[in-house]
Amino acid sequence: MTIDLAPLQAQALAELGAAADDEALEAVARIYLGRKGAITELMGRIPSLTPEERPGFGQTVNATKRAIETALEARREALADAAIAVARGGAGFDPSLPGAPLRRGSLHPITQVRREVEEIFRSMGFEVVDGPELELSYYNFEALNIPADHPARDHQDTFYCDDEGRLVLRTHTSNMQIRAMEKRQPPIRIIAPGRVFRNEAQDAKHEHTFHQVEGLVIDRGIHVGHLTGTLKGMLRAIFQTEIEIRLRPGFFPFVEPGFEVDIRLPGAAALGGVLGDWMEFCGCGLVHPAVLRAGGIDPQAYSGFAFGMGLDRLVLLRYSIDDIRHFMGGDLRFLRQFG
Ligand code: FA5
Repeated sequence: MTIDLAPLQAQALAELGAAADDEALEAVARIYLGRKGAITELMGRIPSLTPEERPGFGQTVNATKRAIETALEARREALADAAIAVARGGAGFDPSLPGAPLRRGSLHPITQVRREVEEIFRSMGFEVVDGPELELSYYNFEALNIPADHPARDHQDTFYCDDEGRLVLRTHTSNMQIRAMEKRQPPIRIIAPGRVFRNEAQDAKHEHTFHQVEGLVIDRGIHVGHLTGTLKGMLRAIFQTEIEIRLRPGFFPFVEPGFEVDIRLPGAAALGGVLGDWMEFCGCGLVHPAVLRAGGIDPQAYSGFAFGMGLDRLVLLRYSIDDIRHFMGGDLRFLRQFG
């Protein structure tokens, strides 16, 4: 059986060419190529043909199908081009016009200062290490001499992530102390910057999500002088001037003795006292022997210091920002000032 599909093809191409918009075009496409369309119907006849008739018939139908598909695609493109031309108000494309300006992004002020802090510590011989934000309670608490029933846990309003309280969003970067000791032998000199999380009420100095930089040094004969010298050196490098610091006794179960460090900047008064005169920015102390043992280090042979400083607080002081909540607020007017 021979078949002449030229009239069908001519008809289809004429209808496609006449379709004035996408909707009309797709309607024509359905008439010829759709599930109940003319081409599908012709294909459906093949099983009833004799084996000799089938190849010729199939080839003819296929050729017609391809011709219709090609015409359909060409018409789709033509309609799309026409739509663009209409959107441009009939104006042609002018390649000499300047393009739409792309706004350049910039690093978040916390990222900028974190990088500076990392550079300063690297220059002092520290290694910068990274660690998990979702942490085992063991590294966040138990290995740091804070057993499950210890009252010190109440200070850190924790986001627990499972019913057993085994997984927590780390409440401080001190989780990295034991992790660092497990992988290294003294002398150890690391800092571990990163995000930490606490379920606490927010104000100008407190966020639920903030950043700390943990520091850990373990060697023979380490004492508090090494600790204060390191902190003062870092502050001098960040602020480019000598910064007054004040050590108060502070209780952290993983250090002995423990301190809280306050800093006072020459410019602090300019903020109208919003952030106070002295600002607490760091907890620190000499690593507790129980923590050294948990990290596999002999407390008879080695001692160490550790600190955990609030990076956000440092950035507040560095740029005289009056409220910590600007950092996570996502207000581009704030962020663009640091571009
Ligand atoms: C700690 O988190 C201890 N892990 C620090 C430490 C490390 C002690 C090593 C001893 C040895 P603290 O909860 O005080 O301590 O927090 C440390 C610093 O993080 C604070 O001094 C403050 O600068 C900052 N910080 C604490 N809570 C917030 C908060 N909600 N928002 C912003 N910064 C905070």
